[in-house]
Amino acid sequence: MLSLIDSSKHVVLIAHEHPDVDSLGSACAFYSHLLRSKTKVTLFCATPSIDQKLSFLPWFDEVTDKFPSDADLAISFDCGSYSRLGIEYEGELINFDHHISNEYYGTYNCIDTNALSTTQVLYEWFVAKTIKINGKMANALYAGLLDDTRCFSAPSCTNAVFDMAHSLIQAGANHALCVEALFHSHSLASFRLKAEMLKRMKIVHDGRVALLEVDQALFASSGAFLRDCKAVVDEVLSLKTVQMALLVVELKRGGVKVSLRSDGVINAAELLHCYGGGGHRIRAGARIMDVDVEEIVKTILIDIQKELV
Ligand SMILES: [Mn+2]
Repeated sequence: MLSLIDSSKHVVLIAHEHPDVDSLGSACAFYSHLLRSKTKVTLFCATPSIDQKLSFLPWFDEVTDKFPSDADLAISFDCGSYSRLGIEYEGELINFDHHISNEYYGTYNCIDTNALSTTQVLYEWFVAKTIKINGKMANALYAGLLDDTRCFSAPSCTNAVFDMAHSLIQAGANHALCVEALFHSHSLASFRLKAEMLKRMKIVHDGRVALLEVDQALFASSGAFLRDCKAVVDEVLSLKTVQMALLVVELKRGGVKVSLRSDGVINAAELLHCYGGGGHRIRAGARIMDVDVEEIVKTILIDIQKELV
């Protein structure tokens, strides 16, 4: 894999569509690394306007949505499936990820489903290859870890995670900057959306499941975005009796986006597998086209009930 990277003339680093910090942070860290030895490296994301919240990441302004035609190697980060790349690319591909549902679509696949973030997979790869992590890389890797563990609140945070955080801070990661950008920079629109979502929330199956439904009218009245809904479904899982939180968002062009959160007892990724979804045990998602919202909510709630014992 190293020799493939060394011999390539134009490497393209791919963050998934509508990237989160883990995906784009991984790509930015690798970009920083490759810039030390290569002249032609491209930071690519198929989404033309990326959430400005991520602008604290190094090289954010270098990200382009134009895929270079002379690329001879692509490296994807945090993309569980080939379709997440958002482009058609036939050449050599290295796939760095931590999703249980990863489809191993690369020429080389660097997957660790026990890692809490793709930046953790990447960090361990850098350490194993004795590649020096500079300050920019450290900050990007740290940001991905911080976001995917929701500020280290994930119960699965292990010694390895805190050791990684410690080394990255020593290497120049800025904890205060990352926390400020990721957790303390909410928009008023997201607060308005959250208030309405919580008002409409339904608690079902003896208080063990929370259901949040968002339609297009709510986006229009609040001015908020899909990503703002996800923060609410994450938070709802912290309700004392709630084991699973289900978010169903009506999409503009038809169909729904489903996000499922689990306290870990039920495997969310497995539950959404039959709907073409994927993710992790505790967080999973699916895009389901051509369905009636009411029907799909009913069906998924029945699926969840079957798993609750
Ligand atoms: Mn991730």
